[in-house]
Amino acid sequence: MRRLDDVIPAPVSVTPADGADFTITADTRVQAGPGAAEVAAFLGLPLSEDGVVRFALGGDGPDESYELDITAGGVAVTAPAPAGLFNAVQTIKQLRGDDGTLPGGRIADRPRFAYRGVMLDVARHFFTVDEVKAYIDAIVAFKINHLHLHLSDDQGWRLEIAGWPRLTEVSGQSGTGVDGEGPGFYTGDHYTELVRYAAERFVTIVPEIDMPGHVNAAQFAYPSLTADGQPIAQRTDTEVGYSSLVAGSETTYAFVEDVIREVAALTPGPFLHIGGDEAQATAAEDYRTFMTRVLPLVGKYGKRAVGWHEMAAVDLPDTAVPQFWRTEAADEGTARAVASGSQVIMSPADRTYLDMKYDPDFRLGLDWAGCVELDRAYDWDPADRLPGVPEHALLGVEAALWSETLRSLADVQTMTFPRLPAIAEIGWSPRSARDWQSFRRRVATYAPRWQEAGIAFHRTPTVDWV
Ligand code: TNX
Repeated sequence: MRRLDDVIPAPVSVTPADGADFTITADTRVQAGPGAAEVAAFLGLPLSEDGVVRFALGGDGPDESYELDITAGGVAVTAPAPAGLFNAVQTIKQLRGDDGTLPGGRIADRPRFAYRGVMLDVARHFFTVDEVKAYIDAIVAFKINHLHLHLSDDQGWRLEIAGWPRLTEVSGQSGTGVDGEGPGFYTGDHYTELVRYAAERFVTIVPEIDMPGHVNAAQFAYPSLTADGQPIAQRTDTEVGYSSLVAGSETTYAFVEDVIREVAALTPGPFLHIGGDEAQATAAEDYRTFMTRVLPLVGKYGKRAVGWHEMAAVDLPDTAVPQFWRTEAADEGTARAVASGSQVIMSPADRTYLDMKYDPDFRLGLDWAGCVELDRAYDWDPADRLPGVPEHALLGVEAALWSETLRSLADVQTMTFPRLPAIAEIGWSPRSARDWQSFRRRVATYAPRWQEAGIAFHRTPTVDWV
């Protein structure tokens, strides 16, 4: 049987009760109050009006909070909103032992940060709708609530855009991706289906179109977007920082506005990520010109701009969100953005980059930010990371998975697990509830569960796997 605190991320409050265990059997039914049935169904038990596992909306607190009471007679789940009930389902699934028994007691839980994300790079290597759905299924177990899709880069463009069909006809087809080995793209319908599937599981999709750099695929498809209007070569190597949209060209802004309008229209969530990283091929003055034109476009189409923290080189609207990704101990632009009212997403590469190798001999991944073993991913705090970026300035944390070296869903899962659960705990649990020894003991119990679910993971030697 599991212990009541065998949960990742660690809940805010756990009060075990002796002799109050409850066993879910083939006869166990769920009783769902008004508005609770759809979410309760994720537990996978039949509904019935006299069920003893009771789901109800009620109480107050943040939407994602919940209370869970396990007694010998049944289970009571209460949350102010469906998102909280869904989180409770995840906790129950984690607590359920092989024989169906749930340990007795009470859990009251709520997130530390509103934004707990993971980024998947579908540009360097494309992943299909079904693969992304499988990924969503695996991440929601850890209460991750945002999936950021890196939809465009030098090696490929992965979302169909009306009016600019060659983006995907040319740069989403065979021959695209790193070494030409990651072809594919989402039609508008594919993307809409992903958004719907994610939303059903309380995950918000954050689409990224990376600009003004990382645009070789767009320029290969449309030479009118280059500086001299001449065709350029396709690139499928892993160099960065060589391509740029032209800041002084109206064609650029016509293109960018069409893309932002389309992506915004397809995306119900509040965020639209405009990249902005590694623009070494854009002069500093041009970068400012570009961002100053483009940031208001995101607002014009009703979205909050997220951008890699280089974006903070310009004065940001306070709704804009810089995402810190580097390894340096300080960043002036990000601190300045906070001083003028912005919130920040923390993704320091030396802690949260899931594409870094676990150890120097690891067969997948890169190592420019060093190796990221599980304890490195776990043992840090986002509120201590940057001067001028305290707790209240943090929207949350995000782990990023770049796909230069990844070729399959199994590769993606291997890099994600067990490191994403570490980042998920940083994003959800109070600092006081976090402890490396406790985490490594809890995560050890996932080996058989991931195995059974067909989810690949890395058996890091830092954990005594069950
Ligand atoms: C840096 S992180 C990049 C990406 C690469 C990644 C590889 C960031 C905003 N830019 O273009 O894929 O490193 O780790």
